[in-house]
Amino acid sequence: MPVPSSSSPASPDATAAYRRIASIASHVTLAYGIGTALTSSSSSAVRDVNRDAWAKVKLSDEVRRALRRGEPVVALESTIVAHGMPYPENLRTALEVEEVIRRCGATPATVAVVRGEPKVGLTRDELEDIARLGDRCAKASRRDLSHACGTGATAATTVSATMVLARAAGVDVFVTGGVGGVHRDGEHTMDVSADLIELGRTNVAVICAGVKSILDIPKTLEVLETQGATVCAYGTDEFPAFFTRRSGCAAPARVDSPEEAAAVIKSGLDLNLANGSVFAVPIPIEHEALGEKIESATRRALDEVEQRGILGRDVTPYILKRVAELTGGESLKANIALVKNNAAVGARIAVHLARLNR
Ligand code: PSU
Ligand code: MN
Repeated sequence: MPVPSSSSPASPDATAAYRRIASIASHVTLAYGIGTALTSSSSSAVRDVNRDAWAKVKLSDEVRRALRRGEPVVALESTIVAHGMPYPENLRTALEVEEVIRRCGATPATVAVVRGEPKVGLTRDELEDIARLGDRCAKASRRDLSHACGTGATAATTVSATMVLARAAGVDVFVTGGVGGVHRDGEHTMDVSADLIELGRTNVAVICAGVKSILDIPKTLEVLETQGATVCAYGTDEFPAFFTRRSGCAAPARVDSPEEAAAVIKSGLDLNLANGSVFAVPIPIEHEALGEKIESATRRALDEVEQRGILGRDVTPYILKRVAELTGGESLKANIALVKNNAAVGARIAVHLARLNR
């Protein structure tokens, strides 16, 4: 089975912390199925297990117990908390999302690096620290994991880093708001989110509301195809665009129920595929009107970016801030609504997947 390019062994003089995370990152594609491997045996496939990675990621007691018993677990990212929403709405939303997942019968596992420790499942205090830190907290993609762990930093994990740690822990399903993508003009700037590359190399199912229209959605779908990531729209033929149900882009595939999504995920695991999957759930219809208002604010903000010559890493923060201003905070409300909706769908998918794995 293919091992990612980061698999070169840690040098003898590397710090213990560096070795710890290098081991996790390099064995991540070997780790899936570990939850079931430690509990019940899955009849249909022999899955490789990496016990080092399992041992090095710090699981909360609740998450460890659920995985041991083969119960459904849903990973959550922390960048959306630290960098995606202001305090205190971010903390309230993070706790509410965890509650939605519990009510739907699964165990939430929020992922972050806490003082150098890669954690799957945060305590309420750890979550609150990250929510309060906000953008004073580092934003860690796969690239940043070894540095954050090696230097004892506290870092919020993006979709890519959350996938790495979820896989190492044996968590198959991950819920978030939106994934990163190819930025407009990305063919020149090379600004392509690490999330897309991760989706090609780490087998975790990401339940989201598609990608924001501040990105180039057709090019994002092209890169996902090149990476071999499974992409399904949920209950629709069209790939959704975060604040709106429609993007004008046909989704490569469609599923219509949690059972169907779980069966797709199970097939990918049984086939030992390295790649992950995206299940793109459109924003609930009752928040769509809001969505169109946000779309027009986005178009205006993009025009302003061009007129003012704003470039590179300053583009996204500018647009997000302007959209929030132009909609009088309504973009935040829609964002919270769609994340909770994704949490309910993702938890139901995880429940069905746990049944299939029994
Ligand atoms: N898209 C959103 N909200 C977010 C993000 C993306 O609608 O909070 C975050 C996620 O953590 C995602 C990251 O993984 O931004 C992508 O960042 P970049 O474009 O720098 O790869
Ligand atoms: Mn980027």
